[in-house]
Amino acid sequence: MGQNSESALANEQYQTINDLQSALDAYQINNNGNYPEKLTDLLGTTRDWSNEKVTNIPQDIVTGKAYIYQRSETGYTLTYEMPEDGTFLFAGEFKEGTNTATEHFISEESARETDEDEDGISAYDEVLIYHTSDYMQDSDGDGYGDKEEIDAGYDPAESSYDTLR
Ligand SMILES: [Ca+2]
Ligand SMILES: [Ca+2]
Repeated sequence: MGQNSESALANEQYQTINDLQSALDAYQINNNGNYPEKLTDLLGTTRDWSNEKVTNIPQDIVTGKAYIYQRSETGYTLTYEMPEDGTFLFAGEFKEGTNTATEHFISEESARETDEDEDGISAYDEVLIYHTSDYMQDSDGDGYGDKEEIDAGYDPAESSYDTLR
């Protein structure tokens, strides 16, 4: 397969996962914070950003098989494949091969390796552990970098009480 068709595949996979994520999001908002047990439960769900209802559950664009979806205690995981060489369009957003979408990330695998603001803390840790931004080295804007605050035992997401010396 040539690079063009692979990036077309990657692009379609991206759009499809994105759509499923917003449908999952809309579903849990309408169902007391609970995600569906299976993807087919999404049928009839109206996405927040449009008035369109979900009328069919797509299959994995790359493998042609059903997406692997699982509800978990903390949300959900949605596993899908990205084609070789198809990910260059989305540098830093996906990995080649198996990726896992969650309520926080379109690819958890990629988020673990991404450090957009180059402060030494991965996007994954910034969001799930520190509640900071991977686009700002000083997320709470108090003049001290996230990494610096974490290393010194301060909360990088809360500027009110912390003072570094
Ligand atoms: Ca970072
Ligand atoms: Ca700070």
